[in-house]
Amino acid sequence: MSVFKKAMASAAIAATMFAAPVMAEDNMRIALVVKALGIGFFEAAAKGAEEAATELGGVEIIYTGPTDTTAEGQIEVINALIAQNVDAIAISANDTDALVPALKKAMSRGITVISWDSGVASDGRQMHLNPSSNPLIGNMIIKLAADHLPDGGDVAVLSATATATNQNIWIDEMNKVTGEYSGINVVATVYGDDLADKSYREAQGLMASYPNLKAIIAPTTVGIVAAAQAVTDAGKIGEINVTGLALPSEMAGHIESGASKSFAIWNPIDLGYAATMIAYNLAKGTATAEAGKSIPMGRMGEVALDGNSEGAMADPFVYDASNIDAFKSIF
Ligand code: RAM
Repeated sequence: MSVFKKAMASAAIAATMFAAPVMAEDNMRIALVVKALGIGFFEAAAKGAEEAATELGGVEIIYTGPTDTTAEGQIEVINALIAQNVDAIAISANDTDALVPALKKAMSRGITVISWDSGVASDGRQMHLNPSSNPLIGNMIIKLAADHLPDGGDVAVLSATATATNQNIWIDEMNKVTGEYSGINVVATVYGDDLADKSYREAQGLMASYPNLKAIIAPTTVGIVAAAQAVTDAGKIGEINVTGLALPSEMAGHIESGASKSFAIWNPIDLGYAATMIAYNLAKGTATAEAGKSIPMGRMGEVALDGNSEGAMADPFVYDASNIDAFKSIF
């Protein structure tokens, strides 16, 4: 190596040595806290968060969450993020109220806190981003089942955890309109905790307890796959339709086999992208989370906040045999 090249190389090393810590300090660190690690829906949301970070520049995404879907696990994660002094926490909550004290502590230290997907009570966050309108989702999940049951029948719900804010709201909204679907009886609601094996066993339990069951509605991407597998393994394809909320990538095989005739979902990549954009704008001070105000979300436009500082994104989309192939490689 020439003397000149050597000098250039050591200058470059020195520049990196001095530049790196300064850059790291300048980076805005946004933590995307999910219900649990290892769930495809949240991994898709993380892709959207990374896309937002790249677009914004100078943003580091910390994708984190507990190993199972508990509030206790999320509280530990939140405390660790407070200790790291991150700039923002965007959380999908395992419990509406249990996280509030930890999140209040984060806000008192100047950390921006929002919830997305599954909300926390209003005093534990600055705003909440719903994927879509809650009444619309509640109506959609029962309609998906009823559309294939012209003569009515018994249906059961296989949810995530008993404390999940989002699933509980959707099920409440569903129960409000079920009477409009004549002959449809919701016989049970059980919880698989967004764990594949527990969800599978709960689906088996439903089939054993309700021999006339015609549909399982799982408003969770983990529960629906497990239920479709349980129905398949029980030889009940064609007898019990599995529907609810799912990722096309995870359900393509079950649509093909007929275990599921259709399901719905919004775009999880867009949701993670939007949550990150909102957290960034609030942390930067370029927007405020006040009722009645709007917050920019990059390529997703703006979200308008209602009186409870909540906003909603677009309508869910229905997937079935006619369109699943076009989406199964996207999310
Ligand atoms: C699971 C999670 C998530 C929910 C989706 C539909 O991935 O429970 O919170 O929004 O399902």
